[in-house]
Amino acid sequence: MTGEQARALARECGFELAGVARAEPAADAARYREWVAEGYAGEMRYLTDRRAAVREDPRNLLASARSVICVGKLYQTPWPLSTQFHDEERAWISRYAWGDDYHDTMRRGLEQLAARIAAREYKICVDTAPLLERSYARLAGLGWIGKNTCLINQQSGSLFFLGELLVSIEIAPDSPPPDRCGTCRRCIDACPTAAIVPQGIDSRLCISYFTIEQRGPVAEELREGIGGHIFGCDICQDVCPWNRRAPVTEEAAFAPRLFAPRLEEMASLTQPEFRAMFRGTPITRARYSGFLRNVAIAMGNRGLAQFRGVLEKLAESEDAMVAESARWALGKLSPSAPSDR
Ligand code: B12
Ligand code: SF4
Ligand code: SF4
Repeated sequence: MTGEQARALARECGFELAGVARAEPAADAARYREWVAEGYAGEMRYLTDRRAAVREDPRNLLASARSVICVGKLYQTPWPLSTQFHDEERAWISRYAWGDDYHDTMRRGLEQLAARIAAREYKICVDTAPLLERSYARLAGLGWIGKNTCLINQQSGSLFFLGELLVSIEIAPDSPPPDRCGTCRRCIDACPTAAIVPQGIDSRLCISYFTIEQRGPVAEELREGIGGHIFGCDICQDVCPWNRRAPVTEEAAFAPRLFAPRLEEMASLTQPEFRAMFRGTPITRARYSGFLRNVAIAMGNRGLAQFRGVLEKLAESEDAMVAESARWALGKLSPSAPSDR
């Protein structure tokens, strides 16, 4: 099979971007080790435990692997960027989480691709497998790794998901494109928490990490930078010039279910309502407790006196983390007008 044939089949399976890399250790593995050693993974144990070593070689995932077919699927939608949105009563949910969970959609497309290639031995990876997805996607020619660490494609920007099909077939590899960040540093300057460091992202400072991955309370001194984000963060991609003309996805599953919800409505969700509202979206990863913590912090940052009532209820929550975050937020509200009391 040629690389061109593999790319054409991937496009038929719904992937706008595709390319091939050799199933061999990537030089970036050394970077990964340094990043972990610096503590930049925070509490994400799945990055630092025995699975860290698995990342050294794709053949640890499929012993017979010869090629890594890397694919990208766009999720850009014709809605405002986070940097263009300023409604204080509403929360920002990261663009990638507006529609159905991408893991399922990507996996289905990769199953189709495996069937079309008639691969006898294969392994599908989407996000959760211990594989350096961006490094292999770069080697497969899908883009370069920007200073914000996202994989950026010259035509498509960075608003796309990555997935891989490891196959035991030998396919001629593609070559990586040049780095086109140049002297730009907009992402570094725009990051509200200074999470972009020379080695990549210091997750311990990243809003995306706080609001999605971190299970415990967010340190007080870091809460202000979170602004109105309640799940993920798009800032370092929204300021990137390569996303100015990013093409919009044609994938119905990624059409927004819920855009910038009202904070008061989110703070009032019961656990069953939370489950029902976000079933099948990435947002369930934050869990109910983490989600309410995020909502409380966003309300404190917005500081609107009208949030007092719902925050007082959250402050009585049996969940100590939610209650503490709500108490903190109450202390940040502007004084209520007499009519609000
Ligand atoms: C852990 C994780 C996170 C963590 C840590 C992020 C990070 N940058 O490391 C947190 C929770 C913060 C996060 C946030 C997000 N994530 Co995330 N995340 C992952 C995950 C599971 C592992 C990444 C990892 O190994 N990080 C450790 C670092 C060291 O590895 P790395 O980022 O891959 O970096 C390598 C290269 O950058 C390379 N390198 C080579 N050349 C260069 C040059 C420069 C200048 C630099 C800095 C690095 C570099 O060295 C590194 C070591 O190999 C991957 C899926 C996967 N299995 O790879 C998704 C993944 C990277 N995430 C993704 C997405 C969409 C996001 C968010 C946009 C979600 C959101 N809106 O909130 C943000 C973006 C934040 C950002 N600027 O990175 C996509 C990225 C798609 C793309 N086009 O790049 C992935 C690939 C998931 C997927 N399958 O689509 N994520
Ligand atoms: S996702 Fe947000 S907090 Fe994290 S590095 Fe990018 S701009 Fe900074
Ligand atoms: S904003 Fe500039 S420096 Fe950052 S990733 Fe985009 S092009 Fe590169």
